[in-house]
Amino acid sequence: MTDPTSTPNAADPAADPFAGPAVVDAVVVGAGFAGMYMLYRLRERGLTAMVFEAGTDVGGTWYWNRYPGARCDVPSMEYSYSFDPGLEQDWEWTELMAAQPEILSYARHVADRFDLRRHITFETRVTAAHWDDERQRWRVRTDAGHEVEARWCIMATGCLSVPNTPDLPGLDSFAGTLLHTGRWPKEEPDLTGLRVGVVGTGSSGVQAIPVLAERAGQLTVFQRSPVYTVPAGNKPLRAETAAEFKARYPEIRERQRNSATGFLGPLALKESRPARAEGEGGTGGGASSGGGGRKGLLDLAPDEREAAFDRFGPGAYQRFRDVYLDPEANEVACELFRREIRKIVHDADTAAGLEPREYPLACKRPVIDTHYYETFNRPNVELVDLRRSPLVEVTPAGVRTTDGEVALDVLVLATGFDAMTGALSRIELTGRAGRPLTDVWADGPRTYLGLQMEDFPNLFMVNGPGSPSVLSNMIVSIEQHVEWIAAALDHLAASGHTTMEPAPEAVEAWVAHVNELAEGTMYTAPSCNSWYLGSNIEGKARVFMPYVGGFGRYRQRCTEIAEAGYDGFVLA
Ligand code: FAD
Ligand code: N01
Repeated sequence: MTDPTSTPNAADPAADPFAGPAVVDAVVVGAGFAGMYMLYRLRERGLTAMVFEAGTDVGGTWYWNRYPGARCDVPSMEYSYSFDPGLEQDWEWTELMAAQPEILSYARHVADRFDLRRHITFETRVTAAHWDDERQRWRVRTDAGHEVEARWCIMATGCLSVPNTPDLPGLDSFAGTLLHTGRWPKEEPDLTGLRVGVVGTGSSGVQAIPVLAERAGQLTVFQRSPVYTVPAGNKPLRAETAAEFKARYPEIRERQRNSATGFLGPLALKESRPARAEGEGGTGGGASSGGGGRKGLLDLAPDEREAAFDRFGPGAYQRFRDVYLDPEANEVACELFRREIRKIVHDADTAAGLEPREYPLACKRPVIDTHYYETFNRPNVELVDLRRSPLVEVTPAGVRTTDGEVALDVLVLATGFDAMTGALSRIELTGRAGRPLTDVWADGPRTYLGLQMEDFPNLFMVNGPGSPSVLSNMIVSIEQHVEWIAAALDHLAASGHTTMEPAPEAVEAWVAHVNELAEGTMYTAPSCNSWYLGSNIEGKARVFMPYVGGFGRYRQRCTEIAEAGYDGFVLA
């Protein structure tokens, strides 16, 4: 198919951002895996497209999160694009779960291979997007002065792209080096011999802490909530494993697409069998309905439960479905989990400090690690349990808790993200009649399928709230959304429609469905505070944002809706 954007295009605002509104078919915001693939599919259709990306290169998450230890927690043979068989066959992963530099190289390779950079404007942030009712188009503005008019606006802005910097008293006064895992500098800081502090023990902190401990002179971990983390079991990828994957990719990809989590883990190379919506997805990745096993933990005698944890370690809880649903089973699993921590960590006080007690297992996103608990046996690592001695302030020289001041040269914030809604709510985004998104979402995000919002015609989200997104292998869910959007655009073109938006009742029903599915799971337990619920950000509505019904089931629903003539959407 020809690519009209490769011909001289009057609508190239990058050439002269101040030349007045330029016109393209589609604006895409973000050049992570979602924005890159969306661009590919738009160009394939002969549509003109402009992508704006705040960073200086492609990769999104893997461009920004360069902290030591950053890597994916889904096997890379599965956490990779499936849309191009040549790409799948050519790319060589070196580890089971690749580290950030390798994933970023992969993203760059994709950009080069498909010549994507030509239509991406880097170092440019979209600041506003307004729907113009009269012209039936989006008017998009950037911080570099571009003004672009587009029929379609596709938000590929990422679920975890806005770092959360907590409002710690005195933070601005810190005289040392302040770092955030989500904005790690391109030039790796030399930490040799330095006193380093880390605030935050979620996935980022848990990955960074063991590596920082090896590099720093002294490492102090300021922990507010202990984490439940299980060994990642990462290892070099064997050539035979990669070859078998490549030989069986079509079948494996199909099973991924029909699985609950979008990945198969250790099951990937097992004999093919009828795909089922539940139970696939191995290690930490983001169990949607969770718990592959059929037997409950409470079905076992106490010595059998202990034996399971002895055999499989702290991750044993993942084998029992009732742990995800029944508070009693969950607490039994928590106690066995704590016992595992006590086995690994030598100092009893430190072990007690690392034991989670305030919230259930499977309430937050699963975390996997490489030697996390073992790191606290190192002589240069100290745990400060902020439950016992709360953080009072950051001082020019370090961090003061109620127990005293810890002197630091470097302070690392591993404090997460304003997840799922953060990137969109930072854009001045208005729909019909100038309706601001911030009003529409004041009580939590409202979408139909996580793809569109009422009163925001022709605006699509990739992995928007209300879709499986962060509970799945996100490259699989990105591909599904991008392909669904591309097919919708084809349908609109073929049927002579120029706008598409969800009916209010479809949004209402979908929001209710998403909430209903999450009710009664550990995700929404009263003691659970997670970024899934928005509770890490002050003032954010407490609403469970992702769709928990399983990726395969969700995908099936999206397909049925499209086949029924885009049921629930208004095409005009
Ligand atoms: P992103 O990669 O976040 O890209 C969005 C891009 O949009 C960013 O580059 C951002 O700069 C840009 N942007 C946002 N707003 C604007 C604006 N207004 N103007 C211009 N540009 C803008 N998922 C998994 O499935 N498996 C994993 O193992 C896994 N590991 C992860 C590890 C880390 C450290 C993190 C933070 C996330 C991880 N994730 C993982 C989730 C990860 O975010 C997704 O897998 C995937 O990379 C998301 O791609 P994306 O393109 O949707 O968003
Ligand atoms: O962020 P988090 P993250 N004072 O929100 C603490 C993906 N990811 O960047 O729990 C003290 O999970 C906070 O404490 P608490 C993955 O989806 C994947 O680690 O609020 N502490 C918590 O300990 C993941 O879930 C990988 O009490 C404060 C931590 O900071 C998501 O990104 C790797 C604080 C934040 O944890 C986010 O993970 C990395 C304060 N004021 C990321 N504010 C993989 O392995 C916050 N905290 C694939």
